[in-house]
Amino acid sequence: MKNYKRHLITAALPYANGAVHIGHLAGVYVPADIYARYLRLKGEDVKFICGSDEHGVPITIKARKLGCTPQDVVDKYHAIIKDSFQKFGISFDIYSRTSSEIHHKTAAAFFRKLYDDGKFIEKETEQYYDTEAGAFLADRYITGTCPKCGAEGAYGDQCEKCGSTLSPDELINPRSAISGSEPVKKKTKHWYLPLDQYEQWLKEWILEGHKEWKTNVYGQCKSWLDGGLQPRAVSRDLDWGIPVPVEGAEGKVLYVWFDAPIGYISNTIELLPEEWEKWWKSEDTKMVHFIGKDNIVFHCIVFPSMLKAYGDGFILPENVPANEFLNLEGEKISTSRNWAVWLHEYLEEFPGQEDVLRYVLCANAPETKDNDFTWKDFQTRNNSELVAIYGNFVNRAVVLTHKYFGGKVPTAGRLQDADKEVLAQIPLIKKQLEADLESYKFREALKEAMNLARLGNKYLTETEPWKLAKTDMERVAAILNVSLQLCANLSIAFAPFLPFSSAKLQQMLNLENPGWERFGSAHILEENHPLNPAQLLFSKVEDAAVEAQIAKLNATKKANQMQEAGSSSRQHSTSPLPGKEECTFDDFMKMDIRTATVLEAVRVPKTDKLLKLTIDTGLDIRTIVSGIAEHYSPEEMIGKQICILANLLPRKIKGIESKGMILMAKDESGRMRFITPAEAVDNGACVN
Ligand code: B3M
Ligand code: ZN
Repeated sequence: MKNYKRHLITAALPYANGAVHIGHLAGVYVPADIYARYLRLKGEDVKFICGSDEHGVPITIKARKLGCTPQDVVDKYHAIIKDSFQKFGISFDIYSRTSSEIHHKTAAAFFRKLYDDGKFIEKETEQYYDTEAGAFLADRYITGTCPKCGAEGAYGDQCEKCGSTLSPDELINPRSAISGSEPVKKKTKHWYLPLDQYEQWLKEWILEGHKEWKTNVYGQCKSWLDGGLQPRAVSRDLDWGIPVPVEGAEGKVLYVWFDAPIGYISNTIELLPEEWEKWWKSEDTKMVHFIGKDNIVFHCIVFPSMLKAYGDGFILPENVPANEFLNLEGEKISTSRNWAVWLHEYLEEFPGQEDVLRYVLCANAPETKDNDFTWKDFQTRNNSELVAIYGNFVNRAVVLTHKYFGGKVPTAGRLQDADKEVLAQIPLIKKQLEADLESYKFREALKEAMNLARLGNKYLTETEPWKLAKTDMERVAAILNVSLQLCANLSIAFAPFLPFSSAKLQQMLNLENPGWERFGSAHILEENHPLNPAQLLFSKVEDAAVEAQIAKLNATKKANQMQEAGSSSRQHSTSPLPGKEECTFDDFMKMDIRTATVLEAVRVPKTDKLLKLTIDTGLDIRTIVSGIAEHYSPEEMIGKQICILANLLPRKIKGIESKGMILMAKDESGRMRFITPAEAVDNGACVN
């Protein structure tokens, strides 16, 4: 294998249109961080690059939804995302953003060079246009029925239900997401990167040259390449993004998937303005992109073609270890349906337990297939692995050393076979762990680290030093020495995975930042080396905590069901009743609206529609005749708290004097429901 001088690690730039959740962490940021930390521990020269992706339609759609500007959206979510990553210990060397000036300049210059070098083709095509909104409809601004699975609400670029990649033309019954109107076709000009011209080169580079890539990645590339590549538009008609730096391109911006990967370059420039080129243009740099499976085509086919077109010595990724997706409690994680465990919420609800989530997400990472996160599994992995194995072993070793040897590492003396066997395992585990990490098998690597803890736990359980303490202190010393060496090894083995716990353990062992090279040794801690007091590495996750999380998800599910039921009933009715003329504040204040309770209710004889109600208004007991008999039976009204217009002029209806009016909500279909306070209040309370 080639010896590289430096490692450039990138992690997909998350869209700043929402917070980040466990799916992001499991799929991209935890594995990337483990890899970066491992290489740094080995003393390698590493730069770990990321930032927010702040352009594209998802941002503008969110802004429209929230009624604010796209800039407001990205400012808000960039701050939240950055903070979550930092608190989970994701050790980026830079976390910047694509709205930065340096990125705008870099991406525009990149486009301009390709344009000047004649690498694009210009094409005029017909695209969907919303005449009501006066705008071309890019990708996600068009929704319709998926031609592949028949789902409603598929986007112009993708169906979220079945995952198919789509083009707007394929959608059945297309609608504008801006106005809901039916879009028309209109001519527009765009620049295209002719991917077909790179097909042969890509085939050689990937299909011949990178057979070692993960099967899911290689397989996706192969199917794209076998299917034949088409020119891809790299500009869009949109008012948010990086303006196309060419005359006559007003109202056009770079396609977000053109500018976003250049973000890796601009963020490196921002970090290392003087020496960024050595990171991007030297064969001594090993570049690895960590991404989710939906980004494979952009990182393996589009971005490499862009770099190839640019020339000038840009390197290509050595590997793209993309992961599959993580589900949550058996369902697809969804930002719009709030079906997620949000990192900023976890941080508040499980303070100090960042490593627990890192552990669970790595142990259960969707490396080769989609995987499921469940809170029950979270609890089990914490309680029966972190607490019961790793934490328990460390605690016993450190506490016993304090108890029997005043907190100083005891003398190993003459070791027995059992001791030697345990120590001999450490370098073997190290070797396997390294092989796993270097082939991006992070779950397997974590298992190896846990095996080391298992080994220690078993060793203490079998040798039982607490029993020997009465008879053979020399033997106790040897066992605890071996155990403490194991603890020191564990603190290194786990450091890439559980950085906070390793720091805590190293503090307990009074061991300062040991490098990876010391992992494997049976002599990390000198005899007589003083330890610090024992602390618990992990604590139990109680049933109540897990039940609270499950209850929270159930509430989300209910809310979604109600919303979906509501929106489908909305779809069935036509439109709400027309609005009324404006009224002044004074007009409104003239109305004396109050709460009241229905004491009695009877049908008005010989009518279908009328009920005669006796009500307590808090001011008096009075009679109101109301046309609600088709909507409520008398029994349904008795005892109900309602709202009335109390100062309506009295009227005689069917010979009965009616004083006031009951407030009812009436929809376009004519269905009526009475209005009631959210909670019981005194009768006669004023409503305004
Ligand atoms: N923002 C898509 C995503 O978050 C996109 C990644 C860009 S990486 C250059 O899935
Ligand atoms: Zn579909």
